[in-house]
Amino acid sequence: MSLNFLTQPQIDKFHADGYLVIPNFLSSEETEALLKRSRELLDEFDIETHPKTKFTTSDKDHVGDDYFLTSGDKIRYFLEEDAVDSQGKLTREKQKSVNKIGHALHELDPVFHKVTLENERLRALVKDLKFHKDPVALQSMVITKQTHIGGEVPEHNDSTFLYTDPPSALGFWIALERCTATNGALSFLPGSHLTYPVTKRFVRLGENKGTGFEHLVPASVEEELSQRPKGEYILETCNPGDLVLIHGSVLHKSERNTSPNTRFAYTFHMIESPPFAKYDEKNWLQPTKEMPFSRILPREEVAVN
Ligand SMILES: O=C(O)CCC(=O)C(=O)O
Repeated sequence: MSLNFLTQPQIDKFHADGYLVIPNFLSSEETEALLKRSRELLDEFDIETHPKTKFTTSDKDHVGDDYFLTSGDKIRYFLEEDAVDSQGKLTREKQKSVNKIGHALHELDPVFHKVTLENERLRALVKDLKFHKDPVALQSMVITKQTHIGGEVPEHNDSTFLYTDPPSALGFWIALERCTATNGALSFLPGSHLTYPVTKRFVRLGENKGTGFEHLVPASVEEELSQRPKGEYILETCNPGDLVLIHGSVLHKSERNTSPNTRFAYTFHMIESPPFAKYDEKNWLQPTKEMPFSRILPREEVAVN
């Protein structure tokens, strides 16, 4: 079948490296609209009613509070760790304290809905890549990486957090501002999706018990993997409007923003849907009757083989 958006070398590179940078995926008007809307959301955010929750993906921090766990069908605000003092007071303006906004921007906000669920170029890309047969979008976020305090995102792969059987997460990460070595551009371990298995998954622990990690391989395997020489991370600086496609198993991370420039990015994830993959009830994010995960392709375009 002929390709409509990607080239075969791009598809091959994605499969070899586990990620692919697509320059100028969004026009400057589309990118500006997302950035403007992100800033408006930060202005609209009511800090007075906020539980001052903090978000981190590191193993030791507990993120299982209700505000996080019930954010799958809402637009909520998660604060930078260093933006809140020991008394729970903000150390800077609210607009400069938010780490990310999530997780249903693509469903609830018309500006984000347009680029995610009403985007012909995105559908053409999805059909060319054939990563999924019947993809659905399940979450979206604006990650702000605030000046000077924008927290590091430690090495991880996305299937740990968005688990399906078999694993099928695919990240779409769009730079809304220039991403550099000092403001926390993403870096990747190319090919790690082929050599590092998904070793654990992030799960709900049950009623009022928050979240934790469930191990998928014996401790001896995790130990062996942690001792293995890792290879070299590649820093991917990029420009506003560039898209980075991220395979759910590829290892990636971003450093703390030590610069005076923010690094806003819009990201959303797709997974495969039944009967091609099973979504697990232990995942932190659960669809609701009112807001099921949205299909990307119309039914008649779902690949059957
Ligand atoms: O934007 C970042 O700094 C991290 C994003 C990331 O790791 C992800 O979307 O999986």
